[in-house]
Amino acid sequence: MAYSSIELTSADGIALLTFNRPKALNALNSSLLEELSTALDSISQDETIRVLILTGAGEKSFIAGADITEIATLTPLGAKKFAQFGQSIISKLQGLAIPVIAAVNGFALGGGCEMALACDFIYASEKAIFGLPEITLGVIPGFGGTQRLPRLIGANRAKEMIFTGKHLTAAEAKEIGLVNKIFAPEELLDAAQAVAKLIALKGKASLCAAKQTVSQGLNADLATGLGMERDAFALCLANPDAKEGTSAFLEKRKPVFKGDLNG
Ligand code: CO8
Repeated sequence: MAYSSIELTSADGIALLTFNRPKALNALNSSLLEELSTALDSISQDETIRVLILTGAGEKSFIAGADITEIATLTPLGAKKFAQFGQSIISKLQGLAIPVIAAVNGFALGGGCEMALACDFIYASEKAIFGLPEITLGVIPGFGGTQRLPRLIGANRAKEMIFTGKHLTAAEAKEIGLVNKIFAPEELLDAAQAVAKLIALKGKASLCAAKQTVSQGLNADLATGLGMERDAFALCLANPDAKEGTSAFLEKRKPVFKGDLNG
């Protein structure tokens, strides 16, 4: 499918999705969100894809937020519908079975920060800027920021960001646990590709089981989470990748994982 506000490519089990409205700093309008939704469906149906990387086109921005020209025209009911629409697509992103890495190359503000929060981890350029500036516009985050940010960095730090709307540098974002690693701008995508390559060499079934167990366990009490882990561990043993991984270790060779989610 031909997209106009995003680009989607894939090679060697790694998909790269680029937000591509550089003139508006890749702001999220309805048509971009529609395209993202379609792209996420095609990624989840493609058995060959094991990792997804998200980044922004141009040198300045990952995503500078939801499109303010659209927000400015919304009625309260329209705002609720738009928030629901954005939330559903960002939840679809978070719910992808495969690991997702945000390669944040510049502004990740408002809906852009919320998009990155739905990824499994964030690599950032030294030039990246994070923030939830909605309060400055007289509104609040509406694409999941009030919920995902405190779960990731704690309520006190999240509230400081949300109440002040302040921009954080990449270093500040790393200090509070929002960002895993920081790279020079020209090295960011290579670094994301390198870690994606490392992940893509692993078995798809165990990758997806690991992601699902960590993500769902965070919303459960410890005993329930441990139960989820036992079940997922047992299910891994039903996949040929477990045989391959353990045999490869005992035979002192590198494993070659060929199993898919069906075994
Ligand atoms: N929406 C629409 N256009 C934008 C956006 C945006 N979020 N951000 C930047 N642009 C446009 C600018 O209007 C400008 O367009 P033009 O050239 O036609 O004037 C172009 O991108 C370049 O931007 P600037 O000239 O402003 O570039 P600067 O380098 O001077 O500044 C900033 C960059 C700091 C990123 C600045 O553009 C900015 O502050 N942008 C807005 C950031 C923001 O407030 N984001 C949050 C938006 S609200 C949100 O995300 C809510 C999500 C939940 C919605 C729930 C539904 C109701």
